[in-house]
Amino acid sequence: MKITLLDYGAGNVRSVANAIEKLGAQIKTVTTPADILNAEKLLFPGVGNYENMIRVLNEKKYINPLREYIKADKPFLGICLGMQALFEGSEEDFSGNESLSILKGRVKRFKTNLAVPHIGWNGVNLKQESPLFNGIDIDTKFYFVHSFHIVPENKDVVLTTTTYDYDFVSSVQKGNVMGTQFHPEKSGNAGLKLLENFIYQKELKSTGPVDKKGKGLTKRIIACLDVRTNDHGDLVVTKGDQYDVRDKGNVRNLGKPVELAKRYYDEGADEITFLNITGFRDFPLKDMPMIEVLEKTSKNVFVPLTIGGGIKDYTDSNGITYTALDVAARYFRSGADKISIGSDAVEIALEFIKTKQKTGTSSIEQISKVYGNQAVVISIDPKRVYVNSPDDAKKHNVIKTQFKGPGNESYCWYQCTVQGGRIAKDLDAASLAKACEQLGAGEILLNCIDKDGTNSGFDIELIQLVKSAVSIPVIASSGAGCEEHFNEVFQQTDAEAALAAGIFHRKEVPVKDVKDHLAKNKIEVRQNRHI
Ligand code: 1PR
Repeated sequence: MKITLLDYGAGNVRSVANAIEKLGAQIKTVTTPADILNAEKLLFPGVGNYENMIRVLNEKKYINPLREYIKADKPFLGICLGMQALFEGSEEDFSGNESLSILKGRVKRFKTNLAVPHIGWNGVNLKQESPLFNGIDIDTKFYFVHSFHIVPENKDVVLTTTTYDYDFVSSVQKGNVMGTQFHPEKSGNAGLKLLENFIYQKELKSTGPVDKKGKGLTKRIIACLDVRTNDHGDLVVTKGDQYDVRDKGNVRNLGKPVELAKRYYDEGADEITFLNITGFRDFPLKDMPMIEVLEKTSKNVFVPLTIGGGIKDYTDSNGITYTALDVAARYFRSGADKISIGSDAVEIALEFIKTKQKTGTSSIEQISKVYGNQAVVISIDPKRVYVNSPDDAKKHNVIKTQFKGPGNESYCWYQCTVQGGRIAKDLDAASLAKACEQLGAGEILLNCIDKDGTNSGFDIELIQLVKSAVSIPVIASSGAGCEEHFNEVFQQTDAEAALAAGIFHRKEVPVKDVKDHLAKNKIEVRQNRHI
């Protein structure tokens, strides 16, 4: 079977291609408008910004061939923006460029007090009996990452809805033309099954209406791999105690990045994060170790991958400047779904807070503009600074803490650091998070140097503080030592996800045990199913 893949140049098409190849099908990539018309089955994965996508489709003269192909009712699957493109326009598009307008209705931004983007594993309510869902249990979760959703005028095209505060349309089908808001290529075994159905089912048309209800959004469990080169020149996964990764002078070696990532995928991790922890030292595209890690990992790991470390503008010794956007683009094309910015975000936020001006040129603004807000994660490395009274740190968000400081201080603020905790800045974590959200970041990865590697539990006070400062999702990180710590963080804060490293690397607690414990405590989680 040959699948024609419409790659318009944005986002992580590699994962879709890897999934198709894993399922034994061949890929033909669209390079001319005629390739669209000649396709047998056309797959259109889109990610990022709607306006950018429609602009590129117009520039490449793909609009009319796509209309012709779809109107002929030939098999078509649009993913995320690839589905949104079927409609008449989006609130994300101010250009006036022509959309496909095959289906009536528009794309609208989520109107909710819940975190936007809607990121994570959510269920579906099936409205049509479709071969696309053959063999997929109604309790299955799929991976979503978006701030906008379609609002079709004609309810007959609705294939599934999903609940996020309210029910929105999460997939559509009309004849052989279908689209999903969720990412099957990032939805583990269930997503692979759906793609397999699209690729191999001879008859794809739905057989009529049904009403089957799925379950809701899960909390995400993320495995984090801190990666660096050790003193022998090997790229290893390491793990620090409060960011000190050396033990008796040597960099701790806890395994190989690609192998560990695969293990966590098999164990049911909902996402994998790679942090190139010495990325600030070198230009990340110089020897590209992380590119290879991503390329290899994305061949076998079908959950979202985040990559961080050294993402910033860079001028090399020949005077050639590479923007953070260039670096991010390379990462996305190698299999990353999100990039994470640490040190550069602090500098950008300090400038933004000082000038109150958006320049449009910062890494956060540039990458989110092209790839969407959901693709930009801000990794914060704060540590506690104790004070006797809020007046002692008037510029900062100070909290009263249950855990007194070394001098019996009852208050603290969380100071941002750069370069892996090496340099402290005059900025607190909540202010950084807020500024970055305003600049276009879609998620916060909230570490805590005091807690990192201690196994003593997450810093609940920090997470509550930052969560209350922003409306984008927050990933709680640092300090997990047992299953109950995950329960605690989800019961006591509104964090959308929790990340851990040491306990997973040292095999002290498998991902599955964390999820079983959460499920027992009535917290919705995704169980990894073999389909
Ligand atoms: O600043 O954009 O170059 O990005 C560098 C990235 O590398 C940042 O995201 C920063 O958090 C990370 N980083 C830098 N140095 C270290 C270090 O450990 N020496 N790792 C480091 C940070 C924090 C978490 C960790 C959790 C969970 N690691 O990712 O995995 O704390 O650990 P635990 O469960 O074992 O407690 P830039």
